[in-house]
Amino acid sequence: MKFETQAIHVGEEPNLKEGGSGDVVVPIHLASTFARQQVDRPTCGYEYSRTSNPTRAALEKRLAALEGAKFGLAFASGLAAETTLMLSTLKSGDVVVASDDLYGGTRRLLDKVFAQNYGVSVQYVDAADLGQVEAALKAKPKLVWLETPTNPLLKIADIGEISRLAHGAGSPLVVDNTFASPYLQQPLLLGADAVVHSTTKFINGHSDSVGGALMVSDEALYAKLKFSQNAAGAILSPFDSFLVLRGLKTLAVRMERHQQNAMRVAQFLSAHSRVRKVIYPGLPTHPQHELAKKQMRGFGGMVSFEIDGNASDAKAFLSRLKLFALAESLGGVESLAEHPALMTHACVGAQERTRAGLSDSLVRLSVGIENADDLLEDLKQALG
Ligand code: P1T
Repeated sequence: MKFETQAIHVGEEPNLKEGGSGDVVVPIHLASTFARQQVDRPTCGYEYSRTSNPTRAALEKRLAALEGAKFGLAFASGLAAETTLMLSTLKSGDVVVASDDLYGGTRRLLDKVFAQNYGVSVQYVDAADLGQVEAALKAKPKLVWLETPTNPLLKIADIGEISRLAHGAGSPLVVDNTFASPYLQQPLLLGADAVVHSTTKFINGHSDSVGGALMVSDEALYAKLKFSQNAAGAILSPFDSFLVLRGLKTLAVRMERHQQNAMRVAQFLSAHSRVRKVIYPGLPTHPQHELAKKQMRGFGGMVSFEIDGNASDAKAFLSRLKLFALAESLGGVESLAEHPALMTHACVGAQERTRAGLSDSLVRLSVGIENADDLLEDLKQALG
């Protein structure tokens, strides 16, 4: 089955057996617990909804299929998924090698929770530079953690090459695939060992659910993650599971429109006199444009740019936007704009931001699926 078909059908096959009702949409199973006829025989394998729930199970099956994984797990947020993966794989004294440009909350989790409280050390590298990755691997990290494209600088890392290098050092590779979505990039098929998602973003696509996911194919790793999902309990609710199942049905068509619009926005900004620099993997000027072409099916819906001015100019621009909402988050059908240094990445700290190349004049756009002419009109009036 092709991606678009899987996104609609996997996990929601109607039950046409005797006693089944044939729903074409999986019901929202709200039950916290499931009755059984005998102590040692749970009905259809379900015991208690934290451990497993039929609506969440349908979503987990679909998420796995879309990433080309054997197993999927759904969580209460992207960070809950990340926490569960880190809890399952790290112990005191371990090293993590991570991209220097990561979602601020992921850096906060690594630095302020796992490093500060649990004795894990984190080494940040520019993962677009394979030499830096190779040097850091000498520390034999217990995890190599990538975002590609990164948040918010949209740097692209070579998943195939880094997985080869990481495996050579005995380290598993984790890829946060939130910005690309599985429609544009399938890291497990390029060699990664685990994929992380904030399903809050493109996967759900409608800015009405916070959730996260892990996808893996290794059975032993899955058993650890499944154990921790139940033991720590940060599961996705049945209602959110339904919303994400529904959102996923249009992922392919949404991503096509997101990236068409993003390209129009990137080209418009590139030609504007008040804009210093535009970052979009689809522009030939992007330093990893060729790698993005090779590794991804398209260039995605995120565009970052530096306004020709300082932080107050960026703030003034953002406050003048009418159609783009000034808000954190991304990947919904509606366009959003934000100031990473003061919003999503404020917790990273000024020095670290400067080191990673994240300036105070940077603006990040999540380009929605509205009519592109309306989006350009809004950018034009705000820049003007
Ligand atoms: O917000 P949550 O569902 O917990 O997801 C965290 C997360 C993980 N990974 C990436 C790449 C992310 O971008 C995020 C969340 N990001 C934002 C809220 C943001 O505006 O960038």
